[in-house]
Amino acid sequence: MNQRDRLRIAVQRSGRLSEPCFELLDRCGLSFRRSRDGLFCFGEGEPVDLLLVRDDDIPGLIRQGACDLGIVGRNVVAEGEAGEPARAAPTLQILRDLGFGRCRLSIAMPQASAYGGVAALQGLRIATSYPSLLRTWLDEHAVNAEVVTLSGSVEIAPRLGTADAICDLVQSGATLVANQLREVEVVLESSAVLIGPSVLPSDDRRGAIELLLKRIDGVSRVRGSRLLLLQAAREAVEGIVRALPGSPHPMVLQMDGQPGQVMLQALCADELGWRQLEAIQRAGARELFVLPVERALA
Ligand code: PRT
Ligand code: ZN
Repeated sequence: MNQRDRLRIAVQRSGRLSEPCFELLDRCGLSFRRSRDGLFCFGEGEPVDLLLVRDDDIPGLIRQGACDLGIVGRNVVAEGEAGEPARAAPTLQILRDLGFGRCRLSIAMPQASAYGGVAALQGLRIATSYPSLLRTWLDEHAVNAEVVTLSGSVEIAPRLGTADAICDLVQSGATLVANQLREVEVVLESSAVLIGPSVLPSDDRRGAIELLLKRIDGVSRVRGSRLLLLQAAREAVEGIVRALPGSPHPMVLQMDGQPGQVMLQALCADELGWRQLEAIQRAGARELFVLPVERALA
């Protein structure tokens, strides 16, 4: 393993994961200066630099030791693993699920064709950019089908007559609909993950890895959550807590100089919409404030 004192993280240079990656790193308190050629980002505070690359190159860069960590779709990691010979020792590990870039790798068929279960895939030609994952799934389901490997534009293969079905990433489903296809089986659920080598470096970089993981956890814990602040009479608290979404454990504080009046604060896992706020108000709350939560440290 290369000896380095600065941590190097590989992230997607331009694509669906780039913006959320930079947003996450920013929330983790890391700021960068981009190199002229746009390939490197030099960390300005912590000893952490970024290498900006195509997502498909990220697992290989970590295996070679050129980068210490990477952010990539679980689908990319899983395709690499599915292509490894069985019983090979894993070379990478998933350190954290980052929750963004959610999608699924699904098999889709032309809308007009009947589908009554996996047996309907028997003997078909299925186009995909994920041949190893698809082959593994077909074998697990005892389906004998032909895997047609394409590097892109998979969704048009059935119309071109080069395949009978496809296996591709789906997010909203709009691409499938636009190509008169319907999703019939989910092969893999995916989201962006932080990956590293199966053995993490034990030199100076270790501290930066631990700091980053702790900060990512602090960001993830409060992702999408809101802090609700309100005032109420003490006897209304029980009804208000029942009106809160999820089951938060609110903090109730006595208000100075106002006997019987309290201030309530609760961390709610979901966004609080107007209807929920109105219900909380009907339960006796006044002066409601909903605040975004950026980070947390236990
Ligand atoms: O240039 P580079 O190789 O780095 O980028 P790329 O083109 O390979 O990847 P990119 O940026 O398209 O996707 C990066 C990662 O984002 C993927 O590996 C997934 O983990 C994740 N992701 C999340 C998606 C989608 N959602 C997604 N919808 N990747 C691709 N799509 C495509 C899909 O292939 C299909 O063409 O979007 C279309 C379907 O979207 P819907 O919304 O119409 O269903
Ligand atoms: Zn790619």
